[in-house]
Amino acid sequence: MTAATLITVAPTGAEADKSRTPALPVTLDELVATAIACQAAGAAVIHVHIRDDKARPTLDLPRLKDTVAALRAHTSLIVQLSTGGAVTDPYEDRLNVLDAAPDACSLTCGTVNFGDDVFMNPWGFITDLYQATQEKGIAPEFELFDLGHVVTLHRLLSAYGPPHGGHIHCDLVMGVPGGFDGDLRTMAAAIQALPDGATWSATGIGRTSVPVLLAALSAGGHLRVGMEDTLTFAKGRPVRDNAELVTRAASAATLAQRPPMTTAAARAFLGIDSAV
Ligand code: KMH
Ligand code: ZN
Repeated sequence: MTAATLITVAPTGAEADKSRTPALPVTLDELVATAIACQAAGAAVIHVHIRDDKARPTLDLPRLKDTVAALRAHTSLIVQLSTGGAVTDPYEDRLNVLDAAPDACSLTCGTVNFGDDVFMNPWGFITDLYQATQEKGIAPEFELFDLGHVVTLHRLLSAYGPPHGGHIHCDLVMGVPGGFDGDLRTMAAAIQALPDGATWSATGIGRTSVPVLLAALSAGGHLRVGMEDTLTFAKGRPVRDNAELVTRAASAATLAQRPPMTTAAARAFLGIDSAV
């Protein structure tokens, strides 16, 4: 079991509505302030979705480049850009995210029902994106929403070899209506199916957030938290900000005798070069 816990913050996502959730960071200034606070609270990775001037999700490349530069200027967090975007984003725009030259990116290993929508990730898109990460030297984090995605991950690694940096790190996204349930027996089934040597984080959407966090710590996994995944801190109590979710995760990790990983340790752990 790793001696420390990798904590990823996913502060914004593509789905939450700023008008209903004023604490959601959507401008670059809000995102940078959130990143600084979350690093101080124990995060080592930031999973980034950006918004346009009207707070709508966007994959605008100049904006993504500015975001990567600002996060690097103000934090030592590993910058992981989302290639999932919003369910409406075209594949080409999702591939072009890599041109913003982040440290890392998400790479979802299959299509999944996503509430009333469908999050599309056909095999051809997965392989194009994976090969682009290898060519551009970007570390993918394999996002797994369902057990079939683990099968696709094995197929991907067999066909195209190891990822940039050589380390396989996965994120189990649990509790999405259409994917994994956010419970212990589902987590157990998922982690026993992962490739040899892979490490993993888990995140529970909505009300599965805390049960998934506790199960992941007890099973030797790592954590992703943030307002992309949960907007309710406790029943009837909205999340105040992302930092309080990271603080809770860091406290639980410390209680589990696996305190938060520093950003430098996280770079070594994930096989990501030092900050440029
Ligand atoms: N917004 C979801 C449709 C990712 O960032 O790679 C996809 C998502 C996964 O959030
Ligand atoms: Zn995301």
